[in-house]
Amino acid sequence: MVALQPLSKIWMDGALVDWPDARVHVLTHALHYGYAVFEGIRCHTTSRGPAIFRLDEHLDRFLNSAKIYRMKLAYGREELRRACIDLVRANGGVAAYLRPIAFSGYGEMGLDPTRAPVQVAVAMWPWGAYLGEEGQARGVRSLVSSWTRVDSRMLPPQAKCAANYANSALAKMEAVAAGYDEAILLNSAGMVAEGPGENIFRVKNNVVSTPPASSGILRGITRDTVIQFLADEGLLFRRNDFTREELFTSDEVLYTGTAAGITPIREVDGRPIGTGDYPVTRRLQRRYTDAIEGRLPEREAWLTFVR
Ligand code: PPE
Repeated sequence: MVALQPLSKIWMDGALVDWPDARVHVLTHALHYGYAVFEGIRCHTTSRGPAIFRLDEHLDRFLNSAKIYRMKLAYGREELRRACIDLVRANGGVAAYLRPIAFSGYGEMGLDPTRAPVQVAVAMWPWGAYLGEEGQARGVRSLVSSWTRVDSRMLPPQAKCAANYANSALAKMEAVAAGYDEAILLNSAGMVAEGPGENIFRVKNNVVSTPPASSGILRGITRDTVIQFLADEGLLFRRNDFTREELFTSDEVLYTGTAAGITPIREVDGRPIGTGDYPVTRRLQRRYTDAIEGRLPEREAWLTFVR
């Protein structure tokens, strides 16, 4: 979790405003009904100044989430892109997490959100290792949740909608209350889906696999980054479903996500994973850090330099 450290500015409905002024009314529609779509993006410091990682892919997903929810934004792709860049500059170009969000605002109540005005904001704050520095380094302990991941007949997992995170929060709280660091959610077919805020990969006999999009997951941008790295590194890769017990018998299991980065899972439901050293995960972590910090020339197209 993160205790928010305020920065100077937040972009809200078309303008940069001072951090304390980015407020909403208690009758903001989205607060009651969860009708909000959002993104999570990171900006890192590189030798050529601050750089936002895969900004265009995040904006694509943001606009797709809005489309899935019939949400009409007053700002297009270019304006949102500009907003992110201006915001990073206004906050001094520090390494931080960016959170674009679009939500049904104040003015109407009741279940048809199309009657409420849509507000758009982009905030940013410094956010360290999501699952802790130690978790990132040594691996986290995970619990397979008794909660089932939402599926596309209930709430579309490919739209990054606030409502999905009520399901995530139930799983996360269950794991923490049982003494674990993080949860793993199964889908309604009983196969492994994802973490509450991360995708999941397993490594077995040097073959890396991750559940396909059809298993009811968010199509993670870090997931896609890792899939491309696997090809670069000549590692065998498959998109396939796997079961809970296949996690137990994996050589390595790992989470991927913008907030989480690449984090090894060292234990699932009390079973230690593999031998305790995670060579594939380590290779991926090194390559990822190089990419986000601008040390991978062949992947420089992923960076939006802000200076
Ligand atoms: N699945 C879910 C459910 C999810 O929320 C995320 C991101 C991912 C997979 C990985 O997606 P990507 O970031 O594109 O690789 N979770 C975001 C929110 C975390 C939060 O607690 O807030 C994130 O990592 O930004």
